[in-house]
Amino acid sequence: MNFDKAGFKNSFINQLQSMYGKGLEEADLYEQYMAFGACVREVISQNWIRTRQQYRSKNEKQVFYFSMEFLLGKLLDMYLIHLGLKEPCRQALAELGIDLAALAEAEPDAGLGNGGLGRLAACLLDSMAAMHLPGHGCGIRYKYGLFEQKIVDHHQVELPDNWLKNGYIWEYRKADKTVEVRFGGKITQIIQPDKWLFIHEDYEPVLAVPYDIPIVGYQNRTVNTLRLWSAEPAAIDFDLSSFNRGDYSRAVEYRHSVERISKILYPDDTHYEGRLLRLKQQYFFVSAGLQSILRCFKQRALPWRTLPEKVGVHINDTHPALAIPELMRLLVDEAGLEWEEAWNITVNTISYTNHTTMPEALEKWPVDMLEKLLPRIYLIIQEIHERLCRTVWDKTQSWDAVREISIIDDGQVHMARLAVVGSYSVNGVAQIHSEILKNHTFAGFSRLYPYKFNNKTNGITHRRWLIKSNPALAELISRTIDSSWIKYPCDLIQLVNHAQDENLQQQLAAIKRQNKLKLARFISDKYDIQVDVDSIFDVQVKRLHAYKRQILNVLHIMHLYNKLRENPQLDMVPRTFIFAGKAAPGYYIAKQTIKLIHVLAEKINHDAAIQGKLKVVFLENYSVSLAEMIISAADVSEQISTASKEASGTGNMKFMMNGAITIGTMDGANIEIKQAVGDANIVIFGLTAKQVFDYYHYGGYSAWDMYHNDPRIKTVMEQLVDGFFQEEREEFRPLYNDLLHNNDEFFVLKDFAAYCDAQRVVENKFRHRQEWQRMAMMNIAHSGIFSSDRMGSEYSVGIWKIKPVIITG
Ligand code: GPQ
Repeated sequence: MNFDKAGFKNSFINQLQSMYGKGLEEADLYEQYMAFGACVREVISQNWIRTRQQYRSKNEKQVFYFSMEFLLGKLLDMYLIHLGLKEPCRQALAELGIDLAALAEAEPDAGLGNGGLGRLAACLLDSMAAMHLPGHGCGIRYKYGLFEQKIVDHHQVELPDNWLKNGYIWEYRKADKTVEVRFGGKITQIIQPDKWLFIHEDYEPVLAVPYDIPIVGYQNRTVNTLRLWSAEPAAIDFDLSSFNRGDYSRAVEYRHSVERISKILYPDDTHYEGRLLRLKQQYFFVSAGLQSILRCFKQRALPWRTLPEKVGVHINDTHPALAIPELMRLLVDEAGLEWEEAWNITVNTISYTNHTTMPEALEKWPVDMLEKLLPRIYLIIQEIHERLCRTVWDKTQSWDAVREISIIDDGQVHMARLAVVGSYSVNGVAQIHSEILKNHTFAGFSRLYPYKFNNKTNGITHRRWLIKSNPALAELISRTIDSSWIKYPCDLIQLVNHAQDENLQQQLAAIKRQNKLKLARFISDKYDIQVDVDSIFDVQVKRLHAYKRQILNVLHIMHLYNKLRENPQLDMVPRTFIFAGKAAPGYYIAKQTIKLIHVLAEKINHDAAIQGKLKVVFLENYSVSLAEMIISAADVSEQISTASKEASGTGNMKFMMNGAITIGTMDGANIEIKQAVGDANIVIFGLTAKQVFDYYHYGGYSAWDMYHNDPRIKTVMEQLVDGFFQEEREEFRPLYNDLLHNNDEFFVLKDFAAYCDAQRVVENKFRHRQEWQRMAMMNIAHSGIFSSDRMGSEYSVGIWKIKPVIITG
């Protein structure tokens, strides 16, 4: 793109003047950022309009990715990289005395997601735009994103994330595209000679107002759309009628209840909560999204049966599964189709990704709640359920078989079952996970519909997780193998030919050292903890969860510390253990784990006897931006979930792409990472999924046996409760009980010895610096298949059948 520097500087100054009435010197950093953002918006808008026009005229199929979460992070830098304007803008701003990096920092992180699932949605959108694929996002414009985490006296405290408070420069309110969503009320069925009519009355109307965010493709003119819906009170006359009846408080209550719908993101990750408000959120954005898609489809005057040829609706886990009955409602009640035809269209339009097999995360809604909030939707679910049960009964004559697939069971609606029945494709997010879905979670369904089940291993966008977050490494790679890998990340494999190159190894080491220095400075400034950049940066950053086993990491650190106290002269490579991650506010054990990490850090970091060989750091408020800094500085990537529990993991991929070595279990995508890099370039330990299943199934595991037979375990376990930490002696009793009295559901103690051994292997590998750099290079070289470009094209070819649309301009 041609860049007119003088023109750019001019329009920047003009924006500052018109937005804030201020000159350059008067404007603060945030105002400068907003004005600069406004300039970037202008550039984006042109291609955005073009993209929409050409999608319309080419008439190709488009996909809409429905997700409760989109964890975008900061966008300015990504936009500039994608527009090819980063360097010219940096220079132009520098001439005005402005530091682009500081401006970019001023942007709030769009934290509209909890973790992996929301970030995956963001990576996928990025890849679709990069590959000219007509794919858009549909979600909720939460007023408050995921809570801000503060640590006060070693405790997690949650603060609201008021990310929109100063205005968000990347969103476009599209008031003219508003639709109405209806809750509650009653359904009257009118039986006419040839069909049934369902009349919905006394419902509560809610306006869904879309805010669009542009998703800019990598140097290719494509600009797709992320449409986020905001809830607003409807129709003034509804309001007024209440006022007229003198019912002022009812009118105010109505406004509040509407505004609540898009107010907060639920902060639970893989722990579902059967709250009415959550159900409202789900129906709200699903109904709004489908209405706007169908409105657009109707304008094309095509027959309804062609909908699946033009539109794909993908549901990101079951949170948007009400799309199935809602699409049925729109086709049957609003468009007047027969049930069978509508069902065909619906099933062929919707596809579903499952992200977990953990029972406590599988969504179930109480029948009463659903029926009351969404009476017509409930009737439709009942009909789907009855037809399905009949089919299975006719096939099997077995009540067990019927029970296994029942959508409505035990007074609850099983959303995953609804999602499987109502979609043409069901995929897991890593090979092992997809196998578990087929053979365990959805065994009954996979006999019924074997053709629906498939795997799409997750991926991450190398544009954010390498080019943006580790620019020095990206440049080194391009100098070494040229820059084709940016377009074709699998070209990174060429690095294999250079893995032995000592000079390159040294450069790689130097870049890692710089990134570690930056992180060390951040840690020093923020926490006044001095860490040794020549130590191993051993990192576990992710949501706090028992199955992710941060506690295993902690127990190992305690064990190392015990060894060092016994023998301060112990020959060990110094280590810095870095943690970050949020605990769901109501998840007591996770919060206690955060506390334990802090207490342990305090003790270790202040113990002069161990001569700084061990440091423990917890970085608060983990976010996309923090992840970018931490991951590029990591030597070791901790991926230590109990085998079978982590559907895929995506952090594991980000680390390998940045040259960290994985210590991990045979779980999720770790298995595929191991296949890719080879056994010599990863450190694997612990139980396999099969062993875990066998223990659950046949029993035979005793945590107390581990305790009694391994003195290391006994020591660290007792230290949790014997006052070793000078905390309240009983403080960590619940953690202790979880592991011993509740028999250690996640096999922490069972895997402890193997984990210690694996950590020794890691240490020994690190001692051989050259060998370590070679391993790092091999990890980077094999990370191309974990780019979300590969994932996006697999979804496009294997599930959606969509083709690239090249935008011309
Ligand atoms: N995941 Cl069900 C979430 O982040 N949130 C959720 O609610 C569910 C799953 C994760 C999952 O735990 C990871 O293993 C995956 O890598 C990630 O989704 C993306 O598929």
